[in-house]
Amino acid sequence: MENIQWYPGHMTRAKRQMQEDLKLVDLVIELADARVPESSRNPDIAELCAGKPRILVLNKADLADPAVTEAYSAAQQQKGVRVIAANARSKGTVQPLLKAVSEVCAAKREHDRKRGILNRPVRAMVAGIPNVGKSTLINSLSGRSSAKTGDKPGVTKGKQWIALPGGLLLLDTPGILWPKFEDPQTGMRLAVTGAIADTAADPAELALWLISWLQAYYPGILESRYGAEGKTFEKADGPGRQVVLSELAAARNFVKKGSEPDRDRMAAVLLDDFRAGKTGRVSLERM
Ligand SMILES: Nc1nc2c(ncn2[C@@H]2O[C@H](COP(=O)(O)OP(=O)(O)OP(=O)(O)O)[C@@H](O)[C@H]2O)c(=O)[nH]1
Ligand SMILES: [Mg+2]
Repeated sequence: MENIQWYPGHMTRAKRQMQEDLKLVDLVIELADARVPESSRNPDIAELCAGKPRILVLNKADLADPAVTEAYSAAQQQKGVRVIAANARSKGTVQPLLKAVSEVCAAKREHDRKRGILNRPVRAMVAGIPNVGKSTLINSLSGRSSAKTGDKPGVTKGKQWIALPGGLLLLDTPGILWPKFEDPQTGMRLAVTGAIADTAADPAELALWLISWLQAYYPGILESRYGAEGKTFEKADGPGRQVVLSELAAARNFVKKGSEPDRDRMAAVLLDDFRAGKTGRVSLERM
C-alpha cells in the first residue's frame, strides 16, 4: 500500500498562521470527521491550543457509524474533552454548540465582569482538516451563507471573521493537514473521506482500501448496493484483489471499449458514493 504524504508549502504557512491567529481568540472549535475521528485530528492541535478552551465537534456524524461516534465521544469525554457530534448542514447543531461555547467561556465572562467589562464579544477559531465542514458549520451558526463551501478540500483559502448576532465572532480558517502521517492508514483514511485531493493518490488504490474495510466491518454492504441477488464479490485483501474492482464494474455495467470492465470509473463512483453516504453510515476506524 502506498504511503500518502501530502504537505505542500501552503500547509506550513497555514500552521504558522494558526499560531498567530490563536493569540486573537478565546476558544477553539476543533472539527474532526466523525467517520475517522482520530485520523482527522491534528496531533499538533493540543500543543498549539495549550491553555485555550476547546470544543471538539465530530462533524459529518450523519454519515458515520453511530456506534463508533458514541464510543469515540465517550472515550474523549473520559479524558475531559468536551465533545459534540454534529451535522454542520443541520439547524439542530446550532443550539448545542452555542450552549457549549457559552459554557466554556463562562470563566472568561466572570473574569471580565469582575473587571467591569460587559458584553465583550467572544472570539472563536474554527479549525480542522480540509473539507471537514468548517465553513458549512459557520454558515449554519450565522444563519446565512457568509463563508464559501464546497465538496472538495482547499475551498477556504484565507481566514475570514464572521460575526454572529449574539456577539460571537467566528474565525473561518483554511484546512490544515500535518507533515507526516505516522500511520500509513491515516493517509488512506483521509484520502478516502476526501480531506486530501484525489490527485494525490491513485483512486483504484483508495477504492480497494475502502472495499477491504467494508468487507471486514460492514459485510454485505457492497453486495446490497452494487451486487446482483446472491452474488458475493472477491475479497480486496485476498488473492482476488485484482478482480474485485472488475467484478463491481461489471455489476454496474461500467465497460470500456472492447467490453473490458472500467475499473477506474468504478473506483471513482465507489469513492463518490461513499463520500455522499450512499453506501450507508460507515466509519473507517474502530474503537
Ligand atoms: N453529510 C454532511 N456533509 C457535510 C457536513 N458538513 C459539511 N458537509 C459538506 O462537506 C463539504 C465541505 O464543507 P466545507 O464547509 O466547505 O468544508 P471546510 O472544512 O470549510 O473545507 P476547506 O475550506 O476546504 O478546509 C461540503 O460539500 C459540505 O456540504 C455534515 O455534517 N454532513
Ligand atoms: Mg472552508
